Amino acid sequence: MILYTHPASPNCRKVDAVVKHLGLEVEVQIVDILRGATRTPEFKLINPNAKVPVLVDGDVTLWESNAIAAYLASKTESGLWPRTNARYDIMRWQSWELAHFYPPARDITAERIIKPLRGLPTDETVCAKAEVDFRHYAGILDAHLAEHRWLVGDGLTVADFCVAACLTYAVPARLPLEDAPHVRAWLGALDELPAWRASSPPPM
Ligand SMILES: N[C@@H](CCC(=O)N[C@@H](CS)C(=O)NCC(=O)O)C(=O)O
Repeated sequence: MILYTHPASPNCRKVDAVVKHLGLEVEVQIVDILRGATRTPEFKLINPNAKVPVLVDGDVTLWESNAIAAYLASKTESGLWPRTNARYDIMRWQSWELAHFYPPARDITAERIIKPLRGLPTDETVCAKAEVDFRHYAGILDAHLAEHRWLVGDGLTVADFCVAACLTYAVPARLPLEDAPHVRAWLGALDELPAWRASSPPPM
């Protein structure tokens, strides 16, 4: 299996965490997203969206991090992607992440982390607008985690990796989590997992 990825990408982190947690063997190809390496004609043959991660496994070429995380987790009998109806609950959280939680987290992270790296000024009006949505959805996550240790069922699943990846830059991007104590506790529990810690991006 070949995994096209980048160590600083929250979406790639979801997949990397599954690979490390399950000890899967993949050949890692780092794609230099900061220099536009996803936009070449060759790369667009494997992902026309020009994004990482992408997994190539024989005849299967898969893009979209949530699908790749589930695909890789299904390679073993681990509880990360259980063979029960819990899968639909996992998909619910993955969909919620993509549609609602990731966009404001991404916008704030882009303004406060990515733009300064590129020598561009942060627009705090963009952050203030995104923070309204972020707080709203963080509240929904917090209420769920007040009642549950993990997002789905009694154990870790890919849902935890897929939702928590949005919060990879929570501290440096100052994502507003002060009213979300259960989210902070859940992130602390994830940080106890060697695979999750090892999937953390290197300091920039
Ligand atoms: N929905 C996609 C998003 C992938 C994505 O946005 N990847 C970013 C890195 S986090 C990327 O490749 N950016 C490079 C670019 O846009 O040129 C997924 O979950 O895989």
